[in-house]
Amino acid sequence: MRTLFIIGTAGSGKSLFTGAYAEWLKGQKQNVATLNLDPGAIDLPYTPDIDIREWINLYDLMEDYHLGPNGAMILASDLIANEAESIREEVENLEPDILVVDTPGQMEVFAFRASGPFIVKEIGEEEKAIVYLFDSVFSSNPLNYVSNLFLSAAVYNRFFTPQINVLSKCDLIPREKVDQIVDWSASPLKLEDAIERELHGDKRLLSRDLMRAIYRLGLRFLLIPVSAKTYEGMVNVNAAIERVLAAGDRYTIE
Ligand SMILES: Nc1nc2c(ncn2[C@@H]2O[C@H](COP(=O)(O)OP(=O)(O)O)[C@@H](O)[C@H]2O)c(=O)[nH]1
Ligand SMILES: [Mg+2]
Repeated sequence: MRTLFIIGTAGSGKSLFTGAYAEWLKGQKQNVATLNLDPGAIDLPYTPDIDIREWINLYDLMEDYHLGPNGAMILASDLIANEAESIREEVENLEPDILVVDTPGQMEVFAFRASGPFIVKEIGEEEKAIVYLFDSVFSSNPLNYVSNLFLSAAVYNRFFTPQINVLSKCDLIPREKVDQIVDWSASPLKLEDAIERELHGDKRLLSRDLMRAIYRLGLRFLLIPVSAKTYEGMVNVNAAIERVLAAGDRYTIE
């Protein structure tokens, strides 16, 4: 079984991508299942085959423990780890070839707490990868782009799992802007140029030093533009996942 964990900042398009990619795979006659790990999801844009909400309900936790949504989310994310065994059993019953995992809305409760890496270890088998989403609209300027680069590197540092970086919602920005962001991702020099041109003062210095540090580590972030609305780029994302898994690549593709 191949397991893909979809990670990104809140609203970056994880849930829609999970549904769309699973549909696309079904169209390719693949035996795919979806797993929702967001206990706070209200209206998912797909029907998950396995759903953490069967075991953990954010709104019950808020009531039972007198917590606000953030406290309940942290408690819920810690409780997810206890359900790893039950989730595993359900996955084994379904026997999918590919499992697409939608993670909690706020990525820090999954990526930056103990339960995330534990779940990835428990549920993911040999062939697993993280798909990290860069929101197109958010990533349109060099400052936000570098912040996202940094978050993606932090996620990699947490999971040490092959990671594919995707530019989500590419239908929402003009084609030239998509090409420009992809250029930044392919060429550190082009990104530095944009930083020099568009940023000033401390923001310029910090962004430049951050991106240089990331590139010095040998991490690469070639972004693949995709739209979960129009399905544009889905074939390229799939090819990148295949390539990364086949090569047992240490990090992302170049
Ligand atoms: N136009 C467009 N909207 C998208 C796309 N992906 C997500 N969205 C919208 O962005 C919002 C957040 O998406 P969602 O999947 O819930 O993000 P999540 O919080 O990361 O799970 C929703 O209103 C989606 O309909 C996309 O590829 N294109
Ligand atoms: Mg979601």
